[in-house]
Amino acid sequence: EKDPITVLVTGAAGQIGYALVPMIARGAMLGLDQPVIIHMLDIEPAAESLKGVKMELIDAAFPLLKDVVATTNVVEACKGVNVAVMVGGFPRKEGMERKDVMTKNVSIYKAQASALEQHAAPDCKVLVVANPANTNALILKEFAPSFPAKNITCLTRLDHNRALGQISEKLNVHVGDVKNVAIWGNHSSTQYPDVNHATVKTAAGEKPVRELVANDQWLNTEFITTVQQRGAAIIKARKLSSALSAASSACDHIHDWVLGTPKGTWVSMGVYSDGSYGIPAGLIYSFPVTCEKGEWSIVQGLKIDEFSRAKMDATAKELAEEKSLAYSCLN
Ligand code: NAX
Repeated sequence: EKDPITVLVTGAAGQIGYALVPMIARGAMLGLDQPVIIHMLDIEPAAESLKGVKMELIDAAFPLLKDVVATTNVVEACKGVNVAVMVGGFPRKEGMERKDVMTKNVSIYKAQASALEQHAAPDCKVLVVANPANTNALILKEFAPSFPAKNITCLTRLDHNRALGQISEKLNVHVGDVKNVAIWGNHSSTQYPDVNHATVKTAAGEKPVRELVANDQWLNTEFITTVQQRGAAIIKARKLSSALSAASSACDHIHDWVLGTPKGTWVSMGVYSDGSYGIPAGLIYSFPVTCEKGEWSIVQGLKIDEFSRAKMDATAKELAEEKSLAYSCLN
């Protein structure tokens, strides 16, 4: 049997946490043959509820789950973790702007960065889910300087999966036959869901989505806004933000990062920009990436038309503004 991998979930008593921990314990994140130890962190007001989640994990008798720690102590939570999924934070509620929650989250991510740097495994892979996800990840990177920048990422896989879902619904094809959409930029309404390189597996081989949809008008307007606004649409319908889809996408993100993307397929991840595609270095920006042997690389050489360029730059601009706002919140 393999040695267990220790996974930290912060905000584990929250609604994404509640959906996520059983998925991890069932092997959806790290593989069906990979034992796991789950560390769950939340804050004092949620301590009782967190205990209840631990009781349920015990009651579910997951064969892969070797141990569970439920704690409100950041140091205990971070000790020896190999994968950290940062879901804890101050969530956006209906009608609330992302920017309102910046100050609270900046201070949380600064403190947790130090705890992770001091107590996690040095090669710990970090996924930030909590909003503003890209900027929280950037703060975490800045305050955990000994971590390789490559190990700090944020979740845009949910947006990527939403884009696959919309194409699949439109064409009435199975979502598993659609691939290589890309999410560029911020996990916010300025993100750019790009279908220019996406394809669908058909009986006659792989066909470009642009050819099959044959309705550029829909692809250039409604498709984009539907993906951008999907989070708000879920809040409107559920009176709660996305949870099961967020948890599932977080598993996909770590799964593909650790175990690799299938040949010829890319996924979207928020990663530290190296200047690819003219996106300023020093931002955590969502790019199409492939993963191999535990490392992601940005897909290179995609043709970017004028329409895409403008959208990619607009979301980069928003991230640069969020970055300065975050820095001003630090003082
Ligand atoms: P909940 O409010 O249900 O859960 C958040 C949990 O975090 C709570 O239990 C809270 O006590 C805990 N928490 C607060 N401060 C903490 C701290 N300092 N340390 C540890 N835990 C702390 O929110 P939920 O719906 O689970 O959403 C969690 C986060 O994910 C939110 O920030 C939300 O905006 C973000 N999302 C990000 C998505 C993405 O694709 N990147 C999509 C879904 C989601 O909206």
